[in-house]
Amino acid sequence: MSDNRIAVLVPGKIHPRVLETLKGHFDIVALDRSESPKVDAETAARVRGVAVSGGYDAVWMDAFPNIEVIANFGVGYDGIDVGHAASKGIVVTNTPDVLNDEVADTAIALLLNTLRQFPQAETWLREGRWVKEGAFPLSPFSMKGRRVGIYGLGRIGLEIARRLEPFKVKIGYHTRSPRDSLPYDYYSTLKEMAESVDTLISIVPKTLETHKVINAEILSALGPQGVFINVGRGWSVDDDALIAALGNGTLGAAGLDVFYDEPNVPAGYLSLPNVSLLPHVASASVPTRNAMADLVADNIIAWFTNGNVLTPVPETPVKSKG
Ligand code: NAP
Ligand code: 8YV
Repeated sequence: MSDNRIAVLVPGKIHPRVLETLKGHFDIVALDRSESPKVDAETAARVRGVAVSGGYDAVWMDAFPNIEVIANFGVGYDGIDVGHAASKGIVVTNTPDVLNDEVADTAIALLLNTLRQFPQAETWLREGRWVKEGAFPLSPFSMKGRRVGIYGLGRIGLEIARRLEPFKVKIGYHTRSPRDSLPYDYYSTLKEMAESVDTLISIVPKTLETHKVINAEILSALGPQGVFINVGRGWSVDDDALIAALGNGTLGAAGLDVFYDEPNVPAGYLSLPNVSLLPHVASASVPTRNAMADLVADNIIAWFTNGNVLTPVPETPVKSKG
């Protein structure tokens, strides 16, 4: 480790491309994330930046007194204590926009898989059941004629809406503030939207306001022909209510890419035939993860080169280093 290079902390695992790029500019302090930070005071004092995937709390911020910037791998930064970062004047960055297309594509794929049961149909073929038993059963649901409500019409939600247009479905959305000049129906509450649509796609962040809001009442409003798709955060779903609704026919089907306590998936989902499950892969292609990795590294490099960052989160001030 050289004394005149800035040190950047990488707690736990991160995309290898982040490390490769950062190594060309900084000394890397790689630490195990399992417990509290174990580092000597001299090294701790040298750390001025952090590149992290998965979370960074107040204890870890306080253990390194000279942190100026924390770059998160992911657009959702719910794992970072941004309030604490803001109180210490630390800038937090995330990876917006570079993953919009991939996540929106996944939302559409998951919706089609859920409606048309394509994963089950492929399993039918692979298990030789087409030969032995004949055609795969007709899917109970179709995309045709659906009324789709998008919960969250931000960067990704808007890309989902645009991809839905050629399917000739009716499109509406719920956010706290309506967006200008869009050809989609706005609903001022999630409940009002759930009562008006038969397909709900959730792409909201994990916040205090979005905790378990997809509950029994919302699922019942979608109805027996209703379908729920989640590519936002598992935090937004009351799993007990969803498992019950799928099991007793209150809701028709669901497609889930995200879960409350990843990588643990409630056993109730695994035994249901009318739920399509993915292991949080919406952004997980090589090109998109490379773009996210580059943005993590570029934010840290920009901060220590120009005194600015490319993609700060709204909660943390971008102080110019002058
Ligand atoms: P974004 O541009 O910030 O959009 C968030 C949207 O949610 C906005 O339209 C916002 O509108 C709405 N919203 C926030 N709080 C709300 C509330 N309480 N009630 C109703 N609407 C609310 O974020 P994004 O880039 O689209 O990403 C959204 C989230 O998707 C991320 O935070 C992450 O959790 C998740 N995500 C998942 C994956 C995956 O792999 N499955 C990948 C990327 C992202 P208002 O502010 O007007 O309410
Ligand atoms: C990633 C995500 O899977 O960007 C997000 O918010 O949920 C996904 O793109 C995750 O952040 C990286 O592990």
